[in-house]
Amino acid sequence: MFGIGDRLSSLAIQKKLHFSLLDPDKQTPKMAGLIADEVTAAGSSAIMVGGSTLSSPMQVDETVRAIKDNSSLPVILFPSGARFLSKYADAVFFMSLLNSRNLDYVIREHVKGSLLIQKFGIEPISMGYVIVEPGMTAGRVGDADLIGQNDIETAVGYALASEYFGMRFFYLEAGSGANKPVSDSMITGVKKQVNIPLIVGGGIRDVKTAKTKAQAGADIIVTGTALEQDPQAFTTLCKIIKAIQGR
Ligand code: 1GP
Repeated sequence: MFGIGDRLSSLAIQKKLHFSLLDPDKQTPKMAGLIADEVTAAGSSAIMVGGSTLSSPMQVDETVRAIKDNSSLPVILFPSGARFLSKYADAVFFMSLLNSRNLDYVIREHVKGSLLIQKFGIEPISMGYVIVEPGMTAGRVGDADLIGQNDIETAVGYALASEYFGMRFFYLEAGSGANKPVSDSMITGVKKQVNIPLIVGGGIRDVKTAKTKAQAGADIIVTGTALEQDPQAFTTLCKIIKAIQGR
């Protein structure tokens, strides 16, 4: 069956994509619905829902429902653990935090979550996920053995390992709110040697940075913070998507 993962990976071959990340901890479900409407109009290709500091599974459910009520985009969970899976989502990034020292984030949460994913009938999209310096909250909570900003060889190794495991996507994460996003040279190094779509996020808040990261080789740019509580957010997002797609 041709699923959301198939559709997004074939789309990513044709053009650069943008995914919006909404953290249920950062706004009310109602506000998440309003933002979802805007990111859809701006041309984002999917809405990811997740965060490292979530405490309430109900908040995830309500946020996903509000987004679904306001957007036709696929809603993909970006979970920090099995308890934050929502049956209202379309899909879930079945992501292993490959450079975590804590096996919960590498495989144990997945053992619990897989049963729920099957029960809920949401689509799992496998993804290798690594956290690069500075890593921010995701790095701390995920107990990541952070990849150094200049350690391109290690980043390429993780990306190739993801591809060889059969994972569909590879995500280079600098951490939400990072003052320094993943470097252009790391993005280019990974892109040159790996065939699965490359997702890059963390600290990308302006048009110039987004464009540079796309030109360096990112297939999909994720922004989270840039969508929050800023009256200019919609205009900025429209410009980011135009810039990465070279329109
Ligand atoms: C975090 O990469 C994402 O998982 C988004 O980061 O909030 O800095 O855009 P920002």
